[in-house]
Amino acid sequence: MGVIYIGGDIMRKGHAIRGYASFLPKRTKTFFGILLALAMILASVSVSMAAVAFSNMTASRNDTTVTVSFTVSGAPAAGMEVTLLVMEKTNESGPTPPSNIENRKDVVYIDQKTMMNGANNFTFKISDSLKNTPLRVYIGGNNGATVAYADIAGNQLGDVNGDGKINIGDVDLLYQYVRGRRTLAAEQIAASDVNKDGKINIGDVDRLYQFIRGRIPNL
Ligand SMILES: [Ca+2]
Ligand SMILES: [Ca+2]
Repeated sequence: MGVIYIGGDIMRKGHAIRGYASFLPKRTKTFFGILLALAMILASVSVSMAAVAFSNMTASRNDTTVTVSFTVSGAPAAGMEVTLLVMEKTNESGPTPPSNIENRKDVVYIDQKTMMNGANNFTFKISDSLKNTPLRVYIGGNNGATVAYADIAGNQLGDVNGDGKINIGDVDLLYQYVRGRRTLAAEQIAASDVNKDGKINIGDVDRLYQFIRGRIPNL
C-alpha cells in the first residue's frame, strides 16, 4: 500500500504541474511533459514489481507425474513469465534456487510459462528413477525477486521422514508413530509398512531397525 500511495502522490503533483504549465513557453511545457511521463512510468513500474506475489503453493507426485499449484497475484493483465525449477532435495534445501544450476546434476526439471493472476497448475513427468526421491520445487517470477517453493517427500520404503536416506531417524519416527506420540502424512505412512503386511506396527519398527543395523540385506 505504501508504494501505491507514492504513485498516487506523483500523479497529483503531475496535475499541479500541468495546470501551472499552461502559462509557460512551449519548450518548458514539453520539458514538464517528459518529466511527468517519466514519473508516471517509474510509479507504475515500482507498483507492479512490488505487488507480484505467489501464494498457496503445493507440490505432489503420483508415480512419475508431478503437479504444482500456486496462486499469482499482482501480475500484469497479460500475465507474467514464471520459471519452474525442480531439484533433488537431498542436495538442495535453501529457500531460493542456487545460481549455478547449469553446472548441477541434480536439476530434475526446468520450464517457463506465462501465468495469469489467480490459480495456476504445472503438470509434468519426471524420470522413473526419480519417483521416490525427495524433491524441492521452486517457482520464480522473471524479475528474480519473487520466489516460492514446496517440497515433495521421498517415497522410498523405509524412508519415513522423506529425506532420501534410511537411518536411525526413520526408526525413531516410526516408533513414535506406532506409540501414538505423533502423526504421519499419507506418503510417510506409505513408506512405513516395511514388512508389507498391510499394517503399521512394532513389527515394522523392528524390521527397519534390523535393516539399518545390517542384519537383513534388504527391506
Ligand atoms: Ca529418512
Ligand atoms: Ca507392517
